[in-house]
Amino acid sequence: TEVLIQSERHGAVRLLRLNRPEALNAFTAAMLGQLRQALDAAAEDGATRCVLITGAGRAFSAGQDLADPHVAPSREPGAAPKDIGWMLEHCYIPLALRLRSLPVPVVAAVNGVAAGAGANLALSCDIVLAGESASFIQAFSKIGLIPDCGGTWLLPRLVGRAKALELALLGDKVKAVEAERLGLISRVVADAELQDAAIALAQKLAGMPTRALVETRRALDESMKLDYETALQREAALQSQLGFAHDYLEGVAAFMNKRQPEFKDR
Ligand code: T3D
Repeated sequence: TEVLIQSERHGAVRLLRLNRPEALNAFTAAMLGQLRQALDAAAEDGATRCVLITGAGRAFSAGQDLADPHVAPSREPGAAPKDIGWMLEHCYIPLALRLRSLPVPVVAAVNGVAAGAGANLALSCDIVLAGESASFIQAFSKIGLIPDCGGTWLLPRLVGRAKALELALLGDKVKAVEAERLGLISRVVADAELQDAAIALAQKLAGMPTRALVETRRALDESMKLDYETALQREAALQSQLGFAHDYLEGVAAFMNKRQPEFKDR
């Protein structure tokens, strides 16, 4: 079978490369399936402490492959219209849920254009770096669709309602520098430095207390649906659990003894 997702190990970092460069890494059902399998494998592999996602070639991903038979409108007169919701139910939703619940942090290194589901997949990652020449496009409105792959949830939380609606309604290209200014992504770096900067960031995260990082992601996501007092109580309950874990004892001991900590909880 064709390798649509390349997987490389860089120490404790698992680098996953979207690999259909001839189609700007547009997603097919097979490719989304391989990406989900690669995330499952990273989750199960105790030696992986951070996942890094990037694209092969000049794009991150052009989003759903619009020529894929699951979504391409039929040209045959009288042919029954397709239910494009199939791709969401069977491919994008399981993938997005897997990504947001991964037991290790996830970094995106956006190396070129990220459009449609490609943009929202990148924005679903925990930390998003982009090369200077990268761009983000909520392309959906241009073809009569709404933002999917988490777009309706992510955009207002990342940039507020006014900008979220502007991005989603117009579907225009946002350059990396503007995306950083809006708070859509974390940081822009020079194109030539993107890969090294992303691996260094992922390795830094991989050396940190993984369980605490993942609980932080979960607590932030959950806080969106909690009132202030409930969020305070949720923090206390999580903190109480983490306080019994190895990494807290190790972190404090290392600090007190002025040495590097060795974290291992996952
Ligand atoms: O329920 C469901 O499953 C629906 C799910 C929807 C999720 C979505 O992601 S919807 C949004 C889908 N994506 C788009 O609408 C983006 C379409 N692409 C573009 O707007 C542009 O291609 C880009 C802005 C991404 C890049 O522009 P540019 O000028 O750098 O490259 P290009 O020349 O437009 O594209 C290069 C080739 O890739 C070209 O093919 P060719 O002419 O060389 O044979 C182009 O057709 C192809 N390509 C680009 N994007 C897609 C694609 N082929 C299939 N699907 C694509 N999404």
